[in-house]
Amino acid sequence: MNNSLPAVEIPQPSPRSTRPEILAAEIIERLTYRIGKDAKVAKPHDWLTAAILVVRDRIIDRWMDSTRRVYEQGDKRVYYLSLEFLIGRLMRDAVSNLGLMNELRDALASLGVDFDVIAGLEPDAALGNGGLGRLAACFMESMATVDIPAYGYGIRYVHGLFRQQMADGWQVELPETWLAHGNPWEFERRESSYEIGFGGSVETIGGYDEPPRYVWKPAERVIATAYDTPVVGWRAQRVNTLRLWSAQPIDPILLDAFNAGDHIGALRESNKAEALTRVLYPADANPAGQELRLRQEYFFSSASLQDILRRHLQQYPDFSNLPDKVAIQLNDTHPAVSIGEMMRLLTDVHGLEFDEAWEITRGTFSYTNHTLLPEALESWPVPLFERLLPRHMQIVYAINAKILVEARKAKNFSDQQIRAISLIDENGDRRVRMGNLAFIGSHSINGVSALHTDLMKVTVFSDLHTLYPDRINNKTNGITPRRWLMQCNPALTSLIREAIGDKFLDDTEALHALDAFADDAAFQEKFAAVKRENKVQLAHLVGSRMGVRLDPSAMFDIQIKRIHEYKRQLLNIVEAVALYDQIRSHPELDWVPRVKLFAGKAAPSYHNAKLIIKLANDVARVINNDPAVRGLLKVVFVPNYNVSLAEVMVPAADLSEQISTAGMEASGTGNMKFALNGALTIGTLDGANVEMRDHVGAENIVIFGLTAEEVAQARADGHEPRAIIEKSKELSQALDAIASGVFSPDDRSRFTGLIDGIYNHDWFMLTADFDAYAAAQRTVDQIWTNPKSWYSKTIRNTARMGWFSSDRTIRQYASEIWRA
Ligand code: B1H
Repeated sequence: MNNSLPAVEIPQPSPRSTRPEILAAEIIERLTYRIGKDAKVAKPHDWLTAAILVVRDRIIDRWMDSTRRVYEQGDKRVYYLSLEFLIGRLMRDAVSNLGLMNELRDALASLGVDFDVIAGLEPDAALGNGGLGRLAACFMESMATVDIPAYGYGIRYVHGLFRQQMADGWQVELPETWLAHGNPWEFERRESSYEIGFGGSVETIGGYDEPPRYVWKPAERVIATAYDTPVVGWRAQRVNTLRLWSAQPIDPILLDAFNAGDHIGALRESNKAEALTRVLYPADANPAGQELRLRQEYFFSSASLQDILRRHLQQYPDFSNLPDKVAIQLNDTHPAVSIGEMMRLLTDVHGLEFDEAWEITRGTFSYTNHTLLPEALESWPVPLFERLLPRHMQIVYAINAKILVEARKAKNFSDQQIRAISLIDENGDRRVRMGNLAFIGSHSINGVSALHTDLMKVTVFSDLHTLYPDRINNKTNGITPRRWLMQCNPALTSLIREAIGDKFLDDTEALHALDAFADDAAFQEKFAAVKRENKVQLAHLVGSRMGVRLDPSAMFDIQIKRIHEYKRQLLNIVEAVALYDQIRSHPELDWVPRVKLFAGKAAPSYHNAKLIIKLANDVARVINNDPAVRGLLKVVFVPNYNVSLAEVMVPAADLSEQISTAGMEASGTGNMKFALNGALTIGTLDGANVEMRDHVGAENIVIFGLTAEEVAQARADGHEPRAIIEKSKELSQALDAIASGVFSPDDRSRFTGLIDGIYNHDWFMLTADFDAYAAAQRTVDQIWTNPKSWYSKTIRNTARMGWFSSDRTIRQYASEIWRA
């Protein structure tokens, strides 16, 4: 690339006006000349696209300016590699961060268009499964906000996470088509294209009197093309880039085959290449293990690293300063093959020696672990890895040899320890352990909550932690307060501004000032009114989508997240059944009216998770149709949970369910969103709940159940669910009702197997925690019946959750890991 200044003076574009009448005129201009529509016949989608194009123009100057600044100042760049970015809609985020909300609303209104209506048409960019992908999206926004020069790298899936429909209470998966109307936010960058190889063989050159050189001759090649989306930080001080790769064939059509009449065969290459980036794997916290998934991982890793190294060489003569100028964060092990790819690029392509390349690699990479679930730790069969990535297999062996020798020599490791830290799992079929590769190739390995990080040191990574005791560190997750307070809860935001001023908009810790209002009757009343209005809005949504009427004066008790046995939606449902039973037996008591809301997707191959969805719907049908509990208990499973639905449900929650088996939820981030928006949490001492209790105060959160240590102990001692069930009348009645078909008269044995699992092993400790959970729910009822106490606690939650901003998390990454 030619970086010299052009000989002619290039005029700068004039800065874009933000006056409503100019915005309106530009919207009409885009509608006419870019979309080719007359305003008289334009459809709502056309207005949306036109409005986005006008907003986008207001981003570009700052985007270019941000890029230029890094270059001129020689700043370190941060690269966040993630197979998932669960972004949701961008319109409200961009407009709000640009400070254009009122102006754009007025501009559209002057054209007879309602901002909220067209904003509601924008599809969710659902390029992620759950918390891990949403965290990546929050981090992108926070990195722009705290002025860190950062790029997100991922895959531009044509189909994001499947759309969930209910058919007779069962989950049905339908393809998601977020690109159907085009994507006006993105810029295709044809000039940023790279070749990515797969398979083939490795040629060794030389090796007698000089070190051998290796040349990988891939059997297949595809092109990775970049699509850039600007990410606007709060107040638009900085705009960063999310760069997503799309796979294209080298030869779009094989003309020889086509001319010979083989019209389908002519497209084979093209189809194969495009299949690579067609769809997101819908597995949350358990890896897919398919060849296509490994191809996706390598495809986006290689494209990203080639891009990073090219950018570095544009600015610096060689790679000796790479760790000073580049930080690469691996979002879980999904991009861990990057470590092998960096070594290959530095040695085979750029001619560095192995040891020097290794120093640079380790100085550049850091790795975030997001789960300890053994089934979730990625590993690839050696034969598959070797066939797809023969050169990387050699590099993995070379790294392994180096590390194992070091471990034996320096630390006197036993054979057992050596087996534990090896990059190759030799138990059973041989597999490449991506967690160990990510750990060994990084200078920093972090967990996502204090508890999770402590557990990392004594479980999966205990021997690697002994070998490298200063590498594991904690970075407790956070959420962006822009999307998860200011945009999703404008009424609460206004109320807080009225009370404590605007400082919290730039520093969420300033929310602490709200503490002074927690017992103020007038403020409590306003806080309650905001909550009620948010509940009315959710009731509208549920009414219009599902035809179910909700009473906004009932307690809205919400559990929304992926359906997973360890998250224990089943515990919640069983408690609902027990409560149902109690209300029927004791209609004379003063029951607190409750609506239990659930939402979440199950991995399509996860049998029990899908059965739990069906159970929630079966239980809902029976309870909601029983006049004996009318007005007291309702159960609703809201279909197709996604970011946009969360933005409606979170502000409407009175009670937040965070009830995973202790030790199993690495952090959770939904827990933070609810508490920030003034919900009370009922939860176990798991993940970030532990730190939430520390921040909001033990009296303002309802904690129950076994601790992580007690869970481990109970499992080691031989947990006996049957004995526990027999001692608890409520529990045994509820389980037996479900198992015997009370809620599934059309198929009485539908849930027998599910409940048998609880009787026989109960790995997730539902029985051990049931009584404590039920008692905690009655404590919640008690608090609810005293509104003064309820709002005093929930206001304190909002006041004290500021620390859980992802701005804080990102500042910690920046100072302690990236040194950026
Ligand atoms: C989390 C995943 C995950 N942990 C494998 N692990 C995946 C693992 O497609 N896959 O193969 C996808 C996702 N996701 C979540 O990360 C944790 O369960 C949450 O507790 C945590 O809050 C979140 C963000 O750190």
